[in-house]
Amino acid sequence: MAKKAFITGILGQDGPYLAKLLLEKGYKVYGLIRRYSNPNFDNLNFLGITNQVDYVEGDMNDEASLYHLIKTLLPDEVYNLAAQSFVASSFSQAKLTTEVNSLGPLFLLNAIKFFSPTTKFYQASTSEMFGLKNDDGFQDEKTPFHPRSPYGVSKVYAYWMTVNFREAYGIFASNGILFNHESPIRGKQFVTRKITDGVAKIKLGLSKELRLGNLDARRDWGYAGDYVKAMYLMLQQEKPDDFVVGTGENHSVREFVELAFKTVGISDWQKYVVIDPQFKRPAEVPDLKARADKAKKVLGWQPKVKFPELVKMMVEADLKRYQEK
Ligand code: NAP
Ligand code: F7E
Repeated sequence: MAKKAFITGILGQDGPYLAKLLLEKGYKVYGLIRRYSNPNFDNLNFLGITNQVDYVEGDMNDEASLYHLIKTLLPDEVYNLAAQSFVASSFSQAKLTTEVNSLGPLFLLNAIKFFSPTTKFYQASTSEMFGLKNDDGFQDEKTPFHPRSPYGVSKVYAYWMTVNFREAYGIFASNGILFNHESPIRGKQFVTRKITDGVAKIKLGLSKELRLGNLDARRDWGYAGDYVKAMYLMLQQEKPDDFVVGTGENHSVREFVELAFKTVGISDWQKYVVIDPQFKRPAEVPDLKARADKAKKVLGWQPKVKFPELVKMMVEADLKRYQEK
């Protein structure tokens, strides 16, 4: 019998990459879709797997819908990727962010506890939980949390609830503390895709400027396709545990911009970039860099795509999209 995986956040960035990986491994994949007048399958279409996923209806805010799904699907593995994941919006919609990101995972954990206690649970935790904590320049599993946004705070709650259900009820529940990971299907509001989309439009004469906020922020950017492998590996271990996942290298937003413009042959990028205070945050996370030694040692995980390759892949995909239009 094929293993059953239930993925929340199936229409986002990571959901499709994870679904593709699990389908290749012979899983039956169920994806949670909330009620929408027009659900957007672009990301699944991009990976060519839209018709291979079984879609089930529910919402992270609707406890009963999650109880019903866990009770009836009895999945072997649950990957909780659904979230209000945009840090900037979490400042203006803190309550909604908390409901989806904190209570949503609690509902899923309760559903597993009551109806399917052998189901393994993956929680999409984040480097945003570290926030300001950067004592020796790196963050790992032992680094204390100091979140800097309602998003970061909401994810700290879910992190500890995952640990608590593991300790209190013996549920196989693991946190992947993933650093920023990107791809050609990254949402356009996140800085990397905003840049690559903007650069493609400027190159093709469709736009004249790119408006950005803080160019000094530094992030440890990896490739989503590499990171979903770590999620899968976490649920194949003998014991549940928490793992930091990142490349160990970071770059500033400025460096990303410079390289993206260089990819299309533009060296005087300053001519096109406008600093717009509306894209600055009330509290910034200045500098994140992963020490992912535990994931490498225990999971045997390694990131494959390096920073220049990632930038090139994203710029070329956006150029192709506009050229095809
Ligand atoms: P994403 O592209 O923003 O996708 C999030 C998904 O959550 C969307 O498909 C969205 O559905 C769904 N969702 C939001 N509210 C929901 C609700 N009330 N009920 C059901 N579904 C809901 O995020 P991502 O980049 O794939 O990230 C996946 C997860 O990893 C998130 O939990 C994120 O916080 C976490 N994370 C991401 C990164 C990163 O760098 N990408 C790093 C660390 C952790 P709709 O399509 O219907 O809006
Ligand atoms: O910002 C700066 C901004 O929105 C990165 C989410 O997936 O990763 C993501 O969170 C940096 C920040 O991602 C603009 O101030 C400058 O310092 O791409 P971002 P994020 O906030 O790091 C973590 C790991 C998650 O868990 C989250 O879910 O770029 N920045 N100018 C800008 N950012 C945006 N979005 N737009 C700008 O114009």
